[in-house]
Amino acid sequence: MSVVGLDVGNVNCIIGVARQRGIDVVLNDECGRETPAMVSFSDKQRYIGTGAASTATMNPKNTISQIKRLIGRKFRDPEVQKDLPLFSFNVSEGPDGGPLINVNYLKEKASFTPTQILGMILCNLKNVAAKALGTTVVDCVIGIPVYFSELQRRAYLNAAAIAGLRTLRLMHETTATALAYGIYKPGLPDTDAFHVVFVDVGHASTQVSIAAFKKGQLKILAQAFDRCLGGRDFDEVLFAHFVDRFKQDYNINVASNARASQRLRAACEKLKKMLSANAEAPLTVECLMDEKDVRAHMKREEFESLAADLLERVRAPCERALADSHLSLDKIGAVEVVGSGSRIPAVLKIIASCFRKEPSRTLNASECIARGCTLQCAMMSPTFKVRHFEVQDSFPFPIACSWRGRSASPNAEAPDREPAPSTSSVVFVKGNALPSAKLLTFQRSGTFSIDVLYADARDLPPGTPLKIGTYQIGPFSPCRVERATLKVKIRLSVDGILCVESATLIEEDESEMPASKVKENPRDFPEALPMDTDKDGQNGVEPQDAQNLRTPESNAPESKSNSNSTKNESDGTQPETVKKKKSKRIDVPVQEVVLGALAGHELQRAVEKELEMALQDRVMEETKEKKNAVEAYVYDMRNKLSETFSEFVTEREQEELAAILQQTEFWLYEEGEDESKSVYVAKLAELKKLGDPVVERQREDEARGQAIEDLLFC
Ligand code: ATP
Ligand code: MG
Ligand code: K
Repeated sequence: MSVVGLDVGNVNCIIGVARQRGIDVVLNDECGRETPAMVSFSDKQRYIGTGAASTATMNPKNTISQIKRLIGRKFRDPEVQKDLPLFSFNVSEGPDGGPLINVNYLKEKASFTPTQILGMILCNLKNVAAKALGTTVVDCVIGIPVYFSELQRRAYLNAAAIAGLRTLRLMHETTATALAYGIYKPGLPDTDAFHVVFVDVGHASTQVSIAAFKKGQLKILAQAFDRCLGGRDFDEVLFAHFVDRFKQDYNINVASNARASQRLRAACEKLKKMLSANAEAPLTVECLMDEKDVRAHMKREEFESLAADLLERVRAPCERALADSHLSLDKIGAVEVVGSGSRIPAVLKIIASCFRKEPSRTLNASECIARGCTLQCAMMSPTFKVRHFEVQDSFPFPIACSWRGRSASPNAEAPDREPAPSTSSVVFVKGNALPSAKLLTFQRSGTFSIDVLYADARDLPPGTPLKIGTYQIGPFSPCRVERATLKVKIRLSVDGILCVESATLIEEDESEMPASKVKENPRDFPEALPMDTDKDGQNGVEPQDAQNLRTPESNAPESKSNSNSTKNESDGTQPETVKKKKSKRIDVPVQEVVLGALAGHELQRAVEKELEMALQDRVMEETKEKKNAVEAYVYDMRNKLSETFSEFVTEREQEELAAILQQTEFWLYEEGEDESKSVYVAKLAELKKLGDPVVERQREDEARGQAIEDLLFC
């Protein structure tokens, strides 16, 4: 079983693996620790990772990057619309409202969903990891931004499935960072927690999380973010500045030219990085536009004043996280910054002023997420022994359930003619522990449905529909009682994905226990909910939540008395427990409709498509290898003919071989430049037929020499 942790960034990906001696970051084929999060398409194949990055400037329209910005989102999402002009590739609206990426591939137009593109990137990371480990890779933990919505999380799981990966867990990037920090930290306290703020300023977004550490455990207290504030925004400020400036100084409008814009953006990023280490830095681009070389200088103060608004925006997520953590500043033990965007000194200054503490860089800023994910994967794997470290993550969005309620009628005889307005209540509060489960109790006489929705639009991308999914519960046939009692379990998975996990019909023996007395205590269930532990360490729903959880029927007089006695009930010590055992539990079917999620057959198609493209890539790679083998043979043989082989070759053979080698060399540059694999294989065989006898003679001679030598030394 493989133990792999993946950090997929907007710019770079890092692959962590567990080996018996510890966690390692794997080197890719180019010996880099960071693999570009890029895919490019050509007439013959795809290039993924380092291969894609090297063709980016030559093939910008078919080189896809920053896929993390598009995944699981709608084309019309205003944030997506704002991002599009920054991309060099074409994006249109897909039939499902999601973005579609349009490229030229295999000399034809092709379109891919962001999920497919991420699948390609993950598949490449998987292959790099497999090569490094020398095994197949299946199990992994993948980092995600804490602000990811339900659809984004589901899209990641689908992309991983397309790549042939089994995701043991999607892990919030900041939580992975906290784990990588805490597990090696000596001297964590037993009682009073040590509080650490983690600030990750990435390429496109900023995340802040506050964790409480104790010996062997961490708990995320608060998370806040700005989805649209990162290193690239600083590049844009510089870009806009120089576009204006070059209009005046050089009379060119860089923004009107896609290639020039790309080059100026790259130069601005470089300038930004230089200004992190120097008080002043140059910007030069040769032949930027209209054959003009541009040249400029900038001082750090000027950059900081241009970026003043952006810098100010770093404050908000820091302050929000602090407020949500309910900690006073003196309780903050350390501020750790990660993410390369935080290398801007002014960003650090703002962070320092928010927490009145000098930020530190204890962690390897670019590798900590991958390391944390790998540690988590190792802890979940039976094959690795890892120091126990409990991670209690939290979920940033409050989640509600709503249902078409009927006001409860105490008179069971009265049929419900008109549906009452829908009722909704929060089932998971903001900051709810991950994973978690809650039980809802319903009294219903037939199939009904529950909507799962975001309870608050504020932290979501503008225009995100609140509704996440609809669950149909039923059919079921209540027997004896007119309205059956159903327990519906809502789960917030460790990945931060919501679902109605199960529905159970509780059938009571009426003579012994009236339906109205059914308890709402999750302990009624044989499988208690170990995840759903409240502050006191007790299983079950917290009292105030329990009230939220009540169905509309709780208005009914008998239910009301129930809700008043929640506390007593959760003790589970009442005498009825004996009678309760007589109740029967019957599983009721649950049907899920998650809006915008990939259907099973669509996923299957995507998996097949990926295999087909991967095969094409492999064929092309092998073709290249075979071609290289022909080329290598030509050069090697030619060299050896005049040296090593000279005494083993007749003059005629020598001439014949030299001629065919020469011919083959020309052929490789001309009609043989772009041939199929089998042609190169045949060509090499043809050469070897002539060359092998010579090679053989030389080898025999060498062996004879060796034998004589061995004899002499005996
Ligand atoms: P994200 O976290 O948004 O998904 P990512 O993880 O790929 O993206 P990082 O690698 O953390 O992002 O950061 C990349 C950003 O950091 C880029 O915008 C890059 O320009 C910027 N950056 C890198 N080095 C420096 C530096 N020395 N000074 C300032 N900015 C830098
Ligand atoms: Mg990052
Ligand atoms: K383990």
